[in-house]
Amino acid sequence: MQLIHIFATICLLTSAGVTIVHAAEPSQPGPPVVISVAEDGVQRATVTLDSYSYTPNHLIVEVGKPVELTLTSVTTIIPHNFVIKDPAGNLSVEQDVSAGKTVTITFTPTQPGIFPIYCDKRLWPLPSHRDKGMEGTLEVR
Ligand SMILES: [Cu+2]
Repeated sequence: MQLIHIFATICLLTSAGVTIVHAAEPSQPGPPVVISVAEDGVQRATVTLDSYSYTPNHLIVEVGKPVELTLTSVTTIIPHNFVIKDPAGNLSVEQDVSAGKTVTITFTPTQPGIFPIYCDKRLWPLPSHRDKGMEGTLEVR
């Protein structure tokens, strides 16, 4: 119990310090990026994760073809993730990206639509990263 308390305190302190470094700069809706289909049929792109943004944050892909995203975190402390949850169940992506790490994910959208991308990390009682502007859009055509 005491360990948990200490951990929570450290997290709060850490977060407070980093929040000061990263003055609030919520991500603006970026220009849509059409991901091109490579010769092997895979749609590849790199997304940069920062506190608190995805760049680019509006991805356009074709339905029925695999999407391979390289998620690169440029943060030094704060962990993020990359979540796409379609309530209808057609698409479900959830990938943690630790500070400074790069992770590659692959998924194939089976239905056209507009799906929100977001980071659901949160250090209670602070607002979630999504609330701080860490969100985007996956547009499947
Ligand atoms: Cu985050």
